[in-house]
Amino acid sequence: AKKQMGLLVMAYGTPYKEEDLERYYTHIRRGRKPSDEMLQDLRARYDAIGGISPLARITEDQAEALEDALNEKQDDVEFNVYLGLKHIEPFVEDAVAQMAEDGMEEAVAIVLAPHYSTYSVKSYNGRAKEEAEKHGITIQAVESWYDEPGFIDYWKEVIEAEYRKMDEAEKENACLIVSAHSLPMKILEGGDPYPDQLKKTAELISEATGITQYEIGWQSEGNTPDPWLGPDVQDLTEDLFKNKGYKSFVYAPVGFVSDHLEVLYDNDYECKVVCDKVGADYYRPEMPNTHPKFIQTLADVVMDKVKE
Ligand code: FEC
Repeated sequence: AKKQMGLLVMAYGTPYKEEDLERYYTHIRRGRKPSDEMLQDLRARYDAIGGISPLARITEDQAEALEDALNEKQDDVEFNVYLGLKHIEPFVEDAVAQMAEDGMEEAVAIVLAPHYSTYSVKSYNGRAKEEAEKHGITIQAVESWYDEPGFIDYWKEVIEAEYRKMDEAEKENACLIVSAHSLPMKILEGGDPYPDQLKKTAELISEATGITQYEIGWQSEGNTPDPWLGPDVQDLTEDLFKNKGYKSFVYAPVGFVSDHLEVLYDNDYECKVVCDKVGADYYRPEMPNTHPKFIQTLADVVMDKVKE
C-alpha cells in the first residue's frame, strides 16, 4: 500500500459572506475590533470588487489541483490535502486536528505565499507545528519558493503577454513594477529575509524577460500607526511618471498568487486611478490561480521537501 501523507496547504482566507466581515477583520487585527468607519471602508472595497472575494474558491481549487498534481507525479506516497487558513475557518489548527483524526502521522506543509517573513510564512508554519505536536504528527514545512524556476517562468510568460500588447515606442517608455504586500518596518530589526527575497524574484524576472526598466514596490499596507515598508506602489507610480517619464506601468504583484482584494482593488482600482490621473497606461498580468505551470511548480517544491 502507498504511504499516506497529509498535505497541509495554508492560505490567508477571506470572508465567505457579508456577515463574516467583522469577525474576519477582528481576527486580522489580532482580536481588536475595527471601528465602524474601518469596517465601512473595508465593506466598500469588497463591494467594489463585486461583493465578496473570489479568493475562497480559488484557494480551494489550488489546494485540490496541487493534491492531484502530486498524486499523478509519483506512486510511492498518497497525498491527502487539508486546507488551513490564517484568518477564518477552516483555521490552520482545524486542518491539523482533522489530519490527526484521519490518522495521518506525517505531513508536508506549504503556504500559498512565495516569500518568507516572520509575519507570514513563519506564523503559518509555527501555528501548524504547534498543533501538530499536540497530536504527535510530524510536519515538514516548506519555507519559501520565490526563486523557483517554474514560478519565474510563469511570471515571464504573463508579463511578456502584457508587453506584446504594446508597440515598440510604448515599450521603451514602460516600467515593470514588481510588488509584494508591505509589512511593518520593524520586521527588519530581526533580519527578516522578506525584502531581499522580493528583490531576488524581481531580478530573476528581469533576467528571464530581458526587461531592465523595473522597480520594486510595496502595496496594501495596513491601517496602523507603524511605519510600513515602502515605496508604496501608488506613490512610486507618481514618482516614476514625474521623474523618469515612464508612460506605461505593468504591475506584477508577485507576493500574491490569486485574484483577491489586494490585487483586484489595490492594483486594478487604486493603481489604475493613479495611472488615469497622471495619464499613463495600466497593465496587470494574470495571477497564477490554478495555472498548470504554477501548480506543477508547487508540486516540485513539495516533492523536494518530502525527499529531504
Ligand atoms: O481577498 C480577500 O478577501 C483577502 C485578501 C488579502 C490577502 C492578504 C495577504 C496578506 N496580508 C498580509 C499582511 C497584513 C497585515 C495587515 C493586513 C491587513 C489586511 C486587511 C485585509 C487584508 N489584509 Fe492582509 N491580506 C488580505 C486582506 N494584512 C482585508 C485589513 C484591512 C486593511 O488593513 O486593509 C495589518 C494587520 C493590522 O491591522 O494589524 C500585516 C501579508 C499578506 C501576503 C502573505 C499571505 O498571503 O499570507 C503579509 C491575500
